[in-house]
Amino acid sequence: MTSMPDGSLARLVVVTDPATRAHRPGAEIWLGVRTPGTEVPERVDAILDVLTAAGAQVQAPERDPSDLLLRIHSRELLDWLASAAERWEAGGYVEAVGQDRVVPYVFPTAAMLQGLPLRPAAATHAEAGRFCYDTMTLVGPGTWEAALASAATAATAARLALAGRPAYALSRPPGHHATRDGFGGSCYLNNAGVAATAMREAGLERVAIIDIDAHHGNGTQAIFYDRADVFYGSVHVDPGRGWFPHFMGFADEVGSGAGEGWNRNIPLEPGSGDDAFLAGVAELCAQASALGVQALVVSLGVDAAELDPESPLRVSRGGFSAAGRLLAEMGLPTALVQEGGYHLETLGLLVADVLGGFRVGRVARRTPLVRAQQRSRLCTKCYICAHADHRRPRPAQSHRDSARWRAPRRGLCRDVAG
Ligand code: SP5
Ligand code: ZN
Repeated sequence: MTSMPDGSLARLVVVTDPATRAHRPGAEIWLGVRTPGTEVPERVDAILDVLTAAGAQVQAPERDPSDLLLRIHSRELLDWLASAAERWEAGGYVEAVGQDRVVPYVFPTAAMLQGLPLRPAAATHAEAGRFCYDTMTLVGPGTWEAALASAATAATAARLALAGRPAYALSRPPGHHATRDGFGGSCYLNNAGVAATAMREAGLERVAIIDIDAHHGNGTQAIFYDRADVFYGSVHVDPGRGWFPHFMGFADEVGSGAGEGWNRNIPLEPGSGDDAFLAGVAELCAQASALGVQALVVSLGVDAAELDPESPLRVSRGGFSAAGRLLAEMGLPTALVQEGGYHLETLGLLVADVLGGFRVGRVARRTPLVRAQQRSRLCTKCYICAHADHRRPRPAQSHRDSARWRAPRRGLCRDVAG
């Protein structure tokens, strides 16, 4: 089931740009210690090698993401990211300090500001902490070029998806930890947010971002938290059990104001495998469908894999393939955007497993029998199973116009529990 025969991804478009390799962070400063870091340019080749061997078509980005970036990020962040490496070099930090990458050292947190407004700092090394919220996400000479190219792959994948071609953006560096005016977690620009914004700008009223990366996409969540047009749903290792991003990604974060019910977090116990992961993915798909979304962005991280060094989840190759099928069964125009995944030996295979599963799901959906089953697949008790007693004829319709609808708070029904 999980082997990847030649040509199995033949209809898939992979959007990739050599410039995504230009970001060479060189290290991560973790707990004050310089470590090699796992978000390396070799990830691009690890993925591309497998996808091209499986017959995927490769194309360059063809959509400038600048206007989309301004919709989801502050101009201050974009200007700073675009010029930080140059100013670091001009500031003499390379010779005087011996540090060739931009690294923050002081963070103007709420605990420091105590209610005073955040001002720009005069020193370049202090200004870094105004935007970067951790010590692991270094900026160097090629970082902006790569981040921009990465966002362009996502914008292009969204355009292709809306034109009827499911597309995969080989976006690197990843994006889902980047907020409106901050960055961290190896992310600089929010690529999934760019793709979702491209879909909204193209005229779709409601879109979903489903995030299967092992970590909670706190940046994507924050960007869309109060909005009732972009659903964000994530399945990830429980931050409450000590995992990045530590401070958000909890189940009670359901969106605010008009966006209530448009955010969904499904935290998993460390050590969780296929069953919990897939139940989570299915639940996210069902909630997005119930909200009547018209297109889908997948934040496709594969660091939930058993061998990945950055997460304690234990999802198998078959699990990733099944996740791809579930996502395809939503039957929506879909852009898949790369996020994390750090085990270089299996990274490409894992991505190909999701994409191969997605392809299988698309083909299955075209048969009338499966379509008929899907029309009745939602259950009012748990939003996952197709139990007849729980069936509701048109859940998407019934929720779509209801401003009062909230995320289901109950657990799984008896048909899928345990
Ligand atoms: C996009 C994405 O997956 N970002 C993940 C960021 C989480 N990084 C947390 C890093 C914690 C330190 N890692 C040390 C690994 C040693 N095994
Ligand atoms: Zn991750």
